[in-house]
Amino acid sequence: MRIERLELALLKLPLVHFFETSFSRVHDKTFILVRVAGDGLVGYGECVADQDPYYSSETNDSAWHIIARFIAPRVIGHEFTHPRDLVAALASIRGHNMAKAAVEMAAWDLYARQQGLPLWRALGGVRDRIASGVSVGIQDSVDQLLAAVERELAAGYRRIKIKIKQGWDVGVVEAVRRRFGPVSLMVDANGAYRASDADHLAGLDAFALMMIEQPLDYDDILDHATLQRRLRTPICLDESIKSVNAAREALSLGACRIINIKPGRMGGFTESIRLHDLCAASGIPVWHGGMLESGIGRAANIHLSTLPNFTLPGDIAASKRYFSADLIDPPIEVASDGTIAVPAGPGLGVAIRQDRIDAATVTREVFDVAHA
Ligand code: OSB
Ligand code: MG
Repeated sequence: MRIERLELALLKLPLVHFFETSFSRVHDKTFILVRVAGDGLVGYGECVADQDPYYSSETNDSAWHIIARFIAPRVIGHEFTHPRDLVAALASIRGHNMAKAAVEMAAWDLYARQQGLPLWRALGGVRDRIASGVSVGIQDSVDQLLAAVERELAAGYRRIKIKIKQGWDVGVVEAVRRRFGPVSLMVDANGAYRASDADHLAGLDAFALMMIEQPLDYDDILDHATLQRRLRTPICLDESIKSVNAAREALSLGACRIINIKPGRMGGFTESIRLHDLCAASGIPVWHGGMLESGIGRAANIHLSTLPNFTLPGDIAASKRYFSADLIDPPIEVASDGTIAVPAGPGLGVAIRQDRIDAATVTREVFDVAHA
């Protein structure tokens, strides 16, 4: 495959409801959409970097800079036999996984379309429906949270994740359990706690949570290992796992019992598959995380979730939870049994609404062979 042209667009979409984590509250989703073209076909990759360096050190501006200045010249006009070959082509660029992933995932979409295969087949998936869970952000009141959880359970979602932070944790979980009983429930702290909060976090053990996601700092694998020995609740790492090497370290230290896979955080599908395989070989279940993606990035997540060791419901929910008009038609929908059908056409298998992309676009830049 040969990528002749790469386009970047910065898009801004309003969220139907604000989304609050321990690190910020956002009202819109602003992200880079990558489109690659070659041999008469196109492929799309959604970059999961944000406006601010709060979830990770990358931002839209840093990703744009790295793609324009370092990734595009290494990709455009080069011959690749397989999208996994982009990993080696980009290996001299340290970090910037979200920037790399956006281009690598676009190359996978292009490759799958060239092969006439749905992306999940190209990735090595084994199922045509995936189990869906929801991530419920921090609300202004416990009553509002309970109303949100009630709505999501009624919609059929297979597990509920609640965002927590200091002052919005044990009491909130207790309220949810009291109201809804033994539903599949987990929490995500996005690194809000310190090692010295271990006794407080052990208070969550009373609520039979499926897991606690990323309780401690994003780069702190060692203290997660200590905390995991103290907790009955399994720890799941998200922010800490930006490479297969980090996962090897976490697993060998016992820092977690579950891993969340986000291809943007890992630098693309190829590295995500390596992580998936490592976890499978180590008896560690994985699930697919979410970054409030548009339907384009969400479709990519659905395809990756078809690999065999994705045995827990992912943070991949219906389009309408996020956007009133998604960038794909039809939008992603969740059946009453809490599953999502994997798009069946070639590549991502979703129809792109170019009119909605155009309406949401703030800036664009095109790179082609002449620029490489
Ligand atoms: O930690 O999983 C996270 C959203 C933005 C940044 C980080 C996270 C999240 C979510 C939302 O939890 C998942 C979704 O896309 O619904
Ligand atoms: Mg998380």
